[in-house]
This record gives sequence, C-alpha cells and structure tokens, in this order.
Amino acid sequence: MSPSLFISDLHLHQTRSETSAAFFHFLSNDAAQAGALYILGDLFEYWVGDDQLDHDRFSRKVCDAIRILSDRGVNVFFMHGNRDFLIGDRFATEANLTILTDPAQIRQGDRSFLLLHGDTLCTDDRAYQQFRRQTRAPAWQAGILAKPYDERVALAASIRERSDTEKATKAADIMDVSPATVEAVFRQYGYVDMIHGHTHRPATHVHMVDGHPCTRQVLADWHKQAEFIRIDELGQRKAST
Ligand code: LP5
Ligand code: MN
Repeated sequence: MSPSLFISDLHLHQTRSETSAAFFHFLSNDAAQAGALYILGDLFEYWVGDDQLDHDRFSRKVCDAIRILSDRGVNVFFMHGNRDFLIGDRFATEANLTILTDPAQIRQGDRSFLLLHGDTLCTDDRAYQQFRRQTRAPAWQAGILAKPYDERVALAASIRERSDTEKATKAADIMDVSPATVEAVFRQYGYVDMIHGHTHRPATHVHMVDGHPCTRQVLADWHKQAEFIRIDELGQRKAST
C-alpha cells in the first residue's frame, strides 16, 4: 500500500509567502513520494471562479505545481472548502486532479475513512450554515460567475471582512463541530473513522458512538510549515515538515 497524505486549510495566497514556500517544498518532497494526495478544502484563501487562473499568476503557479505532481503519477484529490467552493472542472483538468464530493468515503488497505472539509459538522453556527446553503446553490453560483472578475474579487474581500467581524462575536464552541452532528454522521456512515479540517483545532478524538470507538482526526491549518496526516502500511501519523 503506497502512502496517502491528507492536507487542508493552507489558505494559499501570494501574500502568504511562507505558507506558499512550504507548499511548493511539500509537493516536491513528501507528496512526490506518496501514492495519493488528498486536499480537503481551503487550499486557497479564496477562489472566485476558474478564470482566476488567467488573472492571478500565483493561482496559475499553484495549479501548475499540482499538475507536475499528478503527472509524476501521484493521484491528487480535491474536496471543496468554504473558501474555494467555486473551484470547478477547468481547474480540475488543468491541475489533473479529481474533485471529491463532501463527504467521501475511501479505502486505505483494509481500513475505510470518511473525508470531509469539516464545515458541515459545525451546525451550531447557524449564520454560517445559512451562508453555506446560499453560496452552494447552483443558481447563486451561476449569477456570481457571470459577474466581472474584479467585481468577484471585491465581493470575496467584503465577505471575508464580514466573516471576520462576525467571528469575533461568535462563541468559540459554536465555531467547532457539533458533537451531536458528529455522532449522527458516524452513525449514518457505519462508524467509519473520519478525517477533516476547517476548525483549525488539530487533534485526534475518539468518540464512543453506540458502543463503537470512532476516531475523528482533525487536520492542522498551515502557517510556516507543511502539516499533514500520512497513512501507510505502518499505520498513520501526523507530520510537520
Ligand atoms: O473562513 P473562516 O475560517 O475565516 O470562517 C468560516 C466562515 N466564513 C466563511 C466566509 C469565508 O471566509 C469567505 C469566503 C470568501 C471566498 C468566496 C468567494 C466566492 C464567492 C463570492 C465572490 C465571487 O466561510 C465563518 C465561520 C467560520 O468559518 C467557523 O466555522 O463562522 O462563517 C461566517 O463568518 C459566516 C457569517 O456568519 C455570515 C456571512 C455573511 C456574509 C454575507 C454576504 C452575503 C453575500 C451575498 C453576495 C451576493
Ligand atoms: Mn474552512
């Protein structure tokens, strides 16, 4: 079984140069030796449509770097996050990656895992869930994508600002997963272990659900170094490089 690596919440942007450097280094080192790379959302700080590839040289560079990895034979998978849910088929084709639905169940050797970005588990954050429903609606997205690129970038910046203002007044536990929702998801998917990001609270939790011990691994967000979970025949471990 070749190793699989799991990452999320890089929030790549040209102004986050240390994180970008860590990502490019990661792609040509740890990731290049893996069989598969799973990017579980929020690869980018924001994504306003696949024409971002034409307007933003940094985004183009990230796409091309992923393609170099996938062309070397590493299977790259991407799941949308709450920052980059507008990544579409063009990006997938040009980066040579596969977009996964959220959640997605995968097998690694003799084990199964349920992969999620993690935002769907934060059901106590009603304002966010309302925002999510609105922005995931195909009609809303079609209307947004019809707007000029610069207008979309300005809109993304204003949503980011409003999000930061609202987060400052939200209780911390509202922005974490809802324990009841986590239990319900474990139950729905047959008590399969979970891997997700989004909350920026890296940890390994074991939930007892209906007598089943269910593991929930939370990925770390990136700053100066690569943060990933690696699963291979020896088991799994968290790593920072
Ligand atoms: O991202 P993070 O971790 O800081 O906070 C999230 C939730 N916030 C968001 C918003 C994103 O940060 C911004 C996404 C911008 C990129 C999208 C671009 C494409 C669309 C538009 C441009 C073309 O996801 C935050 C959670 C937090 O995680 C923890 O889980 O609390 O949720 C919020 O803050 C949501 C607010 O409570 C409500 C948002 C109000 C914005 C309303 C604007 C409506 C715009 C409609 C435009 C037509
Ligand atoms: Mn997120």
